[in-house]
Amino acid sequence: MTQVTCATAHPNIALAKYWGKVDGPTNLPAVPSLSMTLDAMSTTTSVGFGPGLDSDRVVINGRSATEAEAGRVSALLDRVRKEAGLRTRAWVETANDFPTGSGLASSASGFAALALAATKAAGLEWDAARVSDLARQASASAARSIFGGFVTLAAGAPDTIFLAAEPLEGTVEWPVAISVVITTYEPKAVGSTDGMRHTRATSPYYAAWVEHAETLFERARIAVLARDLEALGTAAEESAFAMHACAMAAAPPLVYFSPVTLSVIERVRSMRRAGTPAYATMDAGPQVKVLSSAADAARVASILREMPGVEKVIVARPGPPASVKLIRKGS
Ligand code: 2P0
Repeated sequence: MTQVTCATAHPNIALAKYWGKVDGPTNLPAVPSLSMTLDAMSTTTSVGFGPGLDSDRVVINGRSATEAEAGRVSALLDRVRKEAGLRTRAWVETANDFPTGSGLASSASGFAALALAATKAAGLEWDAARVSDLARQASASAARSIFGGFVTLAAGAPDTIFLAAEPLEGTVEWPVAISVVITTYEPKAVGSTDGMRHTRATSPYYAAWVEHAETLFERARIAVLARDLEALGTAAEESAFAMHACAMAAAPPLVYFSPVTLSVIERVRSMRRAGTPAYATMDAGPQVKVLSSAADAARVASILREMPGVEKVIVARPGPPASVKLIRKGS
């Protein structure tokens, strides 16, 4: 075994959503996105390249990876092996401290932690932008989890060969919070990659979404820089609903909302009418994420926790970048 490297990355929630890809050699988003990295949740991944393995061995949350999961991990490791001139297979062990695969951004923190751990384990001295570009090729949202605070990822073009996320400077200190409202622990029915492909191929609203996403992104970016919670929350809700409207118009329709999703959204709106600035956003699953000030978050979370059908609420603040936790030199 060469060295084993352990890295940690945090999931992120997009406030200006990415949904849809452009044609190109790698995984390129069709729209720009803006996210907040979450401090309260994390993925920890260890990687070691070493002789004696005939294939990559991947363990996720204590069980062997499925063929599809292992294939995505090996595709990233193949890129690392090519850059580092390595031929050896790797041992990979990864664990989330939150539910996997139900619209909780596990691929974002998962591939961010994997990209960082694998490049370090292979002896590559890459800067964060290069690691972000590698993570993006596995899962576009993972590019954003390399950085902390509020993070942007530009849209790609068919001839783009390098695309990394970028942090918005100084935003880790903004006292806002996202309450992650878990409404089910079931895995989602249609994964993001397939959902995006289907939406692009069949939704009559896809072109309008791609065009409008640019404006929503710019509004969200300016709002973060101005520390304007109301402007950010308003843009974030519009982005989430525009993305879901586009997906719902696909044929057959792609509906990620459950009845509990809708009742949580309505409760957030009623809190807002009563004077608490809180805003809802939803990804490719039935969970709801609620943006508020840090001062209001505990109260918002306790109200939502009492709702029928809500399993759990996790309150997160802007979190740190992905980091290497441990390097153990092998023999
Ligand atoms: C986002 N989502 O911006 C959007 C909003 C879900 C809804 O990025 O195909 O796992 O691996 O690049 O990044 C989830 O999709 O998709 C996602 P791939 P990814 O956070």
